[in-house]
Amino acid sequence: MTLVNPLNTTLRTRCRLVGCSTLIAAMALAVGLRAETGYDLWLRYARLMDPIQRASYRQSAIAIVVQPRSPTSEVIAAELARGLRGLLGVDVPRAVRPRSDGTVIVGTPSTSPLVAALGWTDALVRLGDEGYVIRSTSVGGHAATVIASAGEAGALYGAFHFLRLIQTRRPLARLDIAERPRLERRLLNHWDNLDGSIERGYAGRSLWWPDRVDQRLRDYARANASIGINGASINSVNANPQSLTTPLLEKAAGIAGVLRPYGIRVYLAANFAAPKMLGSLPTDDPLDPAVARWWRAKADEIYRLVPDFGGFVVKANSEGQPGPQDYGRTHADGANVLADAVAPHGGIVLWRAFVYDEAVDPDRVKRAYAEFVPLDGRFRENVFAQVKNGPLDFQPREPFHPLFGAMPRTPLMAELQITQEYLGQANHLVYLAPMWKEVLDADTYAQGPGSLVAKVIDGSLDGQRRTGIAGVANTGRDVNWSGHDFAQANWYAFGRLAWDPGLSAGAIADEWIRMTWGDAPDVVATIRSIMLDSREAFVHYTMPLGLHHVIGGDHYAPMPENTDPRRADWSATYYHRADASGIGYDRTRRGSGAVDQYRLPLRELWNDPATTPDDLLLWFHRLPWDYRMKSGRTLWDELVRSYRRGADEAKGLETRWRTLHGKVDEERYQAVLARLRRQTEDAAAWRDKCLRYFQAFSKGSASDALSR
Ligand code: BDP
Repeated sequence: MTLVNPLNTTLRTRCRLVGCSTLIAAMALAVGLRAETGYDLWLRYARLMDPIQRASYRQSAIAIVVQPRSPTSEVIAAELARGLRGLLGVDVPRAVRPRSDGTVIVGTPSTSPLVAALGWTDALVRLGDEGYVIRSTSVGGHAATVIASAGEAGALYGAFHFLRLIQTRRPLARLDIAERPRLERRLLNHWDNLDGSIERGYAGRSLWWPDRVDQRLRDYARANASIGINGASINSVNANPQSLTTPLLEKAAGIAGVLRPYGIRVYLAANFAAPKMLGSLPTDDPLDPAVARWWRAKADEIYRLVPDFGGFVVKANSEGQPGPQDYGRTHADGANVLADAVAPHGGIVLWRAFVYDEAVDPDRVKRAYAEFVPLDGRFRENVFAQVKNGPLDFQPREPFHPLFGAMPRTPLMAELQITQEYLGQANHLVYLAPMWKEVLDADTYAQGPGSLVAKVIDGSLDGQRRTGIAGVANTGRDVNWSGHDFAQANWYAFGRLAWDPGLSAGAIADEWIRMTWGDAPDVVATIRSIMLDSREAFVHYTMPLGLHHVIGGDHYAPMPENTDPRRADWSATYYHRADASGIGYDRTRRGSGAVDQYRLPLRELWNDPATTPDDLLLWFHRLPWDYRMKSGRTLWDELVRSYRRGADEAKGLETRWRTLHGKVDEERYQAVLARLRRQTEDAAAWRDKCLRYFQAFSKGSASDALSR
């Protein structure tokens, strides 16, 4: 195993961004703030500045007792020691039993006699193997903090929670915390290719390709465990069939071995044509017995190498990928053959609903619903349909996907995108939690009011036992993991929402800021306001009033003129439909009828522009340029206002960031500033290009344009 120090490249990377002399001079100026690379993420464990506060925390952490000695308990002990050393500046010894007040005891009732003796077993079992309690109590006559779980993963999560309490300056006295994850499978989906590149990755090369298992992989696992992520699908959904060959399975087994002590299982994206391509079978027809045998043998081989393998992620009959429809079979037939192969081993299949066959409906956003709803109840019990948050494709704002609430007999795994493919990639600061919350808190009305998307995916709405959520990862080999230092917040927020979709975007931001940047009140308040305003600012300058997909092939820059010769629905013009008579996509009953994929009252509200929220107006309606908005202004005027507002807001993010100079470490300050400057310029470019383009159509009815 090669051990590579991931920090070797630190200065090189940063110098490219800001210029070395500026960097070094500035670093010297920022007295007391140690230069940081971002590598440590939210696990910096920066020393508490206040000695009184340090001493008071120290009283609750005199020694650590972690039993028994297993790979996970060693991880727990090492993390607690590391965290406490960083935060409190002392080495906290590991002990066998508490000898004085102030011991931290971690364990499970089945392996730790100290925890077993507390009589909490029934309560812990109710919280499950990943749930935990953190309680102030007395053990052997000494005051202690006990972190206990029915399972080792829960004990690990509890240990991270305990450290987070100190990182966010919460009191440790009289603790009585009980937690359990609301969703069972909390996965990252990595879109990594076998050549080491990452599809839609903006933070360097793959963490695991080419052959390299290094300290970074362990730090990746630590970061995930700290936010409760328990699965990683390690290859792109546009899966190379080679990913299932023995050498690559052996490699996957190596990765699984590193991730296992951290409670993380490996999953693989499977190519549906693997039987033909790897097994030389004449067909991939899922109903052919030889094909079923091939998948069973492949699953057996995988489980021999990776006994806790999670399962397969499959993109089939989508964007040119092979699938069961190539043989006249359904998505259910396809999913079930793989599901039967992994079922004896406890595996699952995540069958993606990201399909948009042009033959199904002229309106792309209607196609997945049309194909999947009739299949409800026809999937094996270990199949999830994996559904993107919205019906198009990770746009900065979409209505929730109408499949949520429409397949009560199928577990639905929500798929969110952490990597910012359509949200400024690694250049723009966009905190995604508010966008994800909008979807999780959206009411599907599937069983009357209150049928939130969050309740669909946590199983409570339809009594699903299997639950989960997947996030398309934004990690790579860049020193700071995510390209933009603030993109780390999206990784963090995804994990926290996967654990508890009820958390607020603000509360998550708060935690992340304190752990990642510091806890000075003005630092926290300024960064919080930047983060919470950033998504709406991005929407204002890229998709005002629900206009969507105004981009070209790079999915980054404005390209309203884009007409893709390969497919109409890869074009911008297909979505905005601007001409002299108006703009927008008519999805009302008079148009494509997409509104009817939603329940009452949404289908009625969204069928009428007067009752459609302004921010989805042009998603559902095609309207004349002089359409009178709720504000009294014309549609064109509102469009102009939004583009201008967005560009101003982007500039405002930069201005606010500048007030932090000297208050956060210089290195990350400059790195973020360089990107915010670019964001300001890009936002202005969005405004100018789009307004110029649309004005060519709106003229005559526009009372106000670029000249103002
Ligand atoms: C789109 C991406 C493409 C992915 C596809 C998917 O542009 O790279 O392969 O989603 O989710 O957003 O399969």
